[in-house]
Amino acid sequence: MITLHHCVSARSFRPLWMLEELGLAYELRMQPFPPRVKAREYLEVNPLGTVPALFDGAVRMTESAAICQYLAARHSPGNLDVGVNEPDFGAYLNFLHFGEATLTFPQTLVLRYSHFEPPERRQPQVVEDYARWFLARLRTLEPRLAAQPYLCAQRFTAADVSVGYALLLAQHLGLSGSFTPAVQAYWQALQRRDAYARALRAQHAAAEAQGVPTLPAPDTR
Ligand SMILES: N[C@@H](CCC(=O)N[C@@H](CS)C(=O)NCC(=O)O)C(=O)O
Repeated sequence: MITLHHCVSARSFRPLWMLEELGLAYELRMQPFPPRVKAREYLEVNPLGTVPALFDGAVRMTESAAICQYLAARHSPGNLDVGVNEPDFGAYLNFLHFGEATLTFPQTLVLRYSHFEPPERRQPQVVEDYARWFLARLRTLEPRLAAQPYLCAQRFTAADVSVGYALLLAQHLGLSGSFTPAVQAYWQALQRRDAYARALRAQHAAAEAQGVPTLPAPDTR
């Protein structure tokens, strides 16, 4: 059985969404955010203290985009995965990693300096600059999504989960009102997926059942 360590709305939502898309059995272990402060024992699971951490037999993984790639390749070849011989293999890998490496990075600065730092350490200029930087990085998606419903291979893939999570985080940060039209339409369509809705419900049900707060406490350095 696959075990996923997750904090509500954190990057570990990517693998959770994938597990629901794939219909796999899994155990969801909720952690308060940030685990390295609020659940010190989690450092034995992942010494970095970050989520996700996914265990599948002897496999242990802690990078959200890599986990999406792993689950797609192992459990859904030719569907949520894009094969090496398909023309969009390169585009698939590019968008899968673009979601985390290029989009989520500026968002974490917005999150930190608008929500997680104590009031005296908040940095409105950093928040404004990195919010603008994040939105500018969506520019590369607009023409593509104006021409096709998904990022690559003419079907929903793990790359859409990776980028879709960045759009979800943008919504939490109050930035989704600035999405350009095709990105906005894509984001609305992603939210209509049954597996996306199931993943949202699963994290809230598990948090409640395990007594984990659904909102991160402020000042969690
Ligand atoms: N590149 C990693 C980043 C993992 C990461 O930083 N996760 C955040 C949650 S969104 C975390 O656990 N932060 C808590 C901390 O840094 O202590 C991934 O994509 O999984």
